Amino acid sequence: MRNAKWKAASRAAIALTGAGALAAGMALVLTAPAAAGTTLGASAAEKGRYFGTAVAAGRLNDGAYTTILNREFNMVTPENEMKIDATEPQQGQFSYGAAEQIVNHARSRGMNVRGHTLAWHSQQPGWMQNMSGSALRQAMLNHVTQVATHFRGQVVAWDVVNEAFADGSSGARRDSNLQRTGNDWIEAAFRAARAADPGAKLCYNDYNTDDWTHAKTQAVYSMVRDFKQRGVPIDCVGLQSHFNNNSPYPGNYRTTLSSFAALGVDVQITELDIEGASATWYRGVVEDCLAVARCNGITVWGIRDSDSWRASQTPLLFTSSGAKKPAYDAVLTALNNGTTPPTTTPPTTTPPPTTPPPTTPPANGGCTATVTVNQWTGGFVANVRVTAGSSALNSWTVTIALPSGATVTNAWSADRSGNTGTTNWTNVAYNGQVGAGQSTEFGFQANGTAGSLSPTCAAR
Ligand code: G2I
Repeated sequence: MRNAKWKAASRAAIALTGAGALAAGMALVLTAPAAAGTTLGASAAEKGRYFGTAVAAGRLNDGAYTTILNREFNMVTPENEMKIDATEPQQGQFSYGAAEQIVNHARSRGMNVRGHTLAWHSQQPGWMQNMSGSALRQAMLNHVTQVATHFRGQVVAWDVVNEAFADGSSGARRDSNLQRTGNDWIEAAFRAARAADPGAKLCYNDYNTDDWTHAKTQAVYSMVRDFKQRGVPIDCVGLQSHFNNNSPYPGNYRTTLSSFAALGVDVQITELDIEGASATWYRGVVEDCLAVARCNGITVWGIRDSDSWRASQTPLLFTSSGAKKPAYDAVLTALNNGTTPPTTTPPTTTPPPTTPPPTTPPANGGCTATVTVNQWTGGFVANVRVTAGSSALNSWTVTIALPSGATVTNAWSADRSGNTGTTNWTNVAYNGQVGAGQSTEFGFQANGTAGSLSPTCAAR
């Protein structure tokens, strides 16, 4: 459902650009809409995704910068202008000028806006840094409410809370004045944001959450699963994905994306940059996103290397003089080659719903299950895809025989009986109904070695 909304937004962006071009006499700076497949935004839109960039208001009068921005991107994140120190420099006095410059630039050209960020331990104005306890909690909630209300209808997704987990192996929350107001500060912020702008997607955003085996990734994952189970309004998870040699693009990135997605949230790559701009890594990131139906967009953290917060690492897709780098070509090619996975939008090559059912009905009464395993020494994660046959499912059970020595330690998006030997997995409330030919996913983590798993599926 929500993915369809993104697709609609992407199409609207294209349509708006086209309409703007028709009114060319009025829109002097508008470039002709690029044919799909020749720019990052148009190619992503063809796959039902967006391709965005961080934008600094101070660069909007740089013609070389805006030429690339307007040509290539269909999503914009203000790099600093919506942060707390920018929008509420004095308590109760709100300042939206720089943010509005970016929002207006983007929206008048058919680009959407991601809001960044409503609640964060960093870039707090002095008055907030000095607050604590219930006064700070109230001030934070007021900030969330005021800013999200101000931009209601103009921001398609908010990073409601940013970087609330600690680095390292603890899996703990990051200590901060906000954290010290009580562990429920994050969910309180999400509830305030939902009340202020019910139409925006509400995201939790963090860095070093790309490697599925890292404690921080697992901690964020557990929080999101808990929020979904308890009905805390969260719609998406943002992976910043600032990659370099110390924090490399992980081989299990796709598992991370699909595991979050299987919780029933969208996944967005929100601040991508890669030291040295490895074309191979950039391509891998794009391919991974396209392989996960609910990975609905990628944002790079700046346009040219000279615009980057770490310019000396030359991590972006354009040189400082605005030329396309090899990584740009790799990204564009990956976007154009990508197939849209069938979970929400069957590719045109799959039979339309009116096609007669296959002569061999799916085994086990109407569904099939496939599994992908990410094994490391001593443990593994299995992601299981349940696909309905020619009729819709109301509920399902998957049976998986685990080899001896394998023990399930945690699971998501399915109820299980047994954690060793023959395990049975049934849908939870929100993923039992699966349309004909459609899929849903669940997963689990286990100790031991997976070997080759052969799940079977039955409709109930
Ligand atoms: O640090 C990289 C990013 C990590 N994730 C959250 C993002 O919000 C963060 O963005 C960066 C901006 O790219 C920088 O531009 O956040 C930094 C601050 O945490 C930004 O740097 C600040 C400088 O520290 C300030 O001195 C400067 O006044 O940018 C400000 C505006 O240019």
